[in-house]
Amino acid sequence: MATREWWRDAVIYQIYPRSFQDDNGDGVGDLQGIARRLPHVAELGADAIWLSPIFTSPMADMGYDVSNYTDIDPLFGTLADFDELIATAHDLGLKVIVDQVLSHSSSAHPFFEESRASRTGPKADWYVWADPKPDGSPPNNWASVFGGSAWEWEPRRRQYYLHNFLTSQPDFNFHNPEVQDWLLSTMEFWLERGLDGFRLDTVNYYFHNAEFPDNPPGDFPRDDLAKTPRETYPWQRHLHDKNQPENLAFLERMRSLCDRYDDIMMVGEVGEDGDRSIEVMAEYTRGTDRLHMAYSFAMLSPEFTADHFRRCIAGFLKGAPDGWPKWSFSNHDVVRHVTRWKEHARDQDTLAKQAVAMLMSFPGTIGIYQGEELGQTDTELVYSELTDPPALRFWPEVKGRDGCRTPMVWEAHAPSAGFSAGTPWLPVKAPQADRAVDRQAAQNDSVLAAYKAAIAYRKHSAALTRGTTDFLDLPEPFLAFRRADGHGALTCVFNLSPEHHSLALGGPARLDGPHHASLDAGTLSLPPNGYAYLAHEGVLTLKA
Ligand code: TEU
Repeated sequence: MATREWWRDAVIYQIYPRSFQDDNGDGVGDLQGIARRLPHVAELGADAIWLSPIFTSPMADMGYDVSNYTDIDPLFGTLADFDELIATAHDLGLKVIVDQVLSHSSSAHPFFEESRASRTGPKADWYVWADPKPDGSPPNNWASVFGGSAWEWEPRRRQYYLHNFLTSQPDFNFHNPEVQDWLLSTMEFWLERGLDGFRLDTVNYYFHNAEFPDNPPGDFPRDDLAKTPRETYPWQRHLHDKNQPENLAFLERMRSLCDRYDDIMMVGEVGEDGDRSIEVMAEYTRGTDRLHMAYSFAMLSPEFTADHFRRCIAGFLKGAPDGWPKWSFSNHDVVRHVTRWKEHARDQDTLAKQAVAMLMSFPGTIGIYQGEELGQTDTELVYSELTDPPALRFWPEVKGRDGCRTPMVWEAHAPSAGFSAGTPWLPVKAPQADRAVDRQAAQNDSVLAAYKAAIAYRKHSAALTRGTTDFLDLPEPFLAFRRADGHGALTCVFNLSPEHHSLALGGPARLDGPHHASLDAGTLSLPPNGYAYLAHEGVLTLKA
């Protein structure tokens, strides 16, 4: 089918449905609420929305535990509401991407109920089952992302089942072709409803090594973000429980399915240790028969150095010259970037504005997480307010993910800042409510205004969306690269520090687009967290 590849130039706005807009007053967001608030997303300049899971679920992991893959959870609405939402989005020029949590289901899925009941039924081999060691202990040392062993005992089968996340998220057995076929059929169900793409949860976890070898010891927590206490399992290199070679063939099957429809995009979430994540992203997006894009946790980390951002981008471009990355600084799993990077800035607004100037200058597709356009911080919560299972289990060592999941704030003075007429599932607190959309919409110098301006600038710059990328060799704290296409060049410069710095220009240039800097007699002055896009001919050199 003809392809226009809309996703390459896209800014994708992530909506966390529980927390976007509650229109039925039960304290949890819903599809009708999302549809009503979509003009905000369109005005921001986004091209697409990604909806975190909205399918039937016991919500043990807030929807990342699906018990019916082809229906909407009643908390969020109905299939008719979903169709309505797609229509509203399309009218506003927004594409719609849904999350697919295929690696595991909920333990409440009827197939798992059947699978755990006996070793012989038709679904016996649909999940990953293994015998205990002779002493009764789990088959190997594999560890769950959420703490402890990845194996849970099932007395009825007298076997263990694999769960990379919660015990209520049993892993599907991808080595079984029936499982593959069925999962593809659930994707087809949504494709037929007219959506535009998928975000594939934990795409590198689909297959496991069916021989079940122990993972070798390692020096990392499971990933930089989960921070499960070390005592709960031995740190290990996750060689055998994820990212198996068979994964690529399955991605190819998914791709052929999607390619039967018009201009569908698949973006995979790749969680791997350290720099390995960039390698795997590259591998999953190489060529034209795997994923369209992948994103990793690399830029969701606490690291805020020029070297780090350069390694992420240059590493990807080198490792997958024909692949395509997606970059974002925040999502529903990590501390919001304005909070995460706060020691690298003097004030929250400047950091938020620098962040969007950075994002909009990167090669690849850009992701924005609801609320970041307001310069939102993580909400500080006390134990009794928490809902996230790893936090409930390991508090205070693990703070969990509730802080970045509190409701979107719309009207500073309305109850719950306009999110809900009821009691919101997570509290809306003053520091967050103060940054409400209505307040910022009235101010020219707000973070929201900076987001709109930076997104609009990128949209009209082929150098930024499709141009080449060449890094300048500058010391910390300067991140600088040239983006160029046939028509012009921009050198994008960022001062990743809370101090003033300046650079000497080797030739003529002018400030164009978003900037927090001044240019005078060949010197670029960058205030704390300053940034500039410099328009020029050919190659511009900069000296610290
Ligand atoms: O996240 C995958 C993942 O590895 C995360 O667990 C991440 O390490 C962690 O959230 C950081 O605290 C995806 C979803 O984005 C996440 O919300 C789900 O909990 C998880 O898969 C299981 O489906």
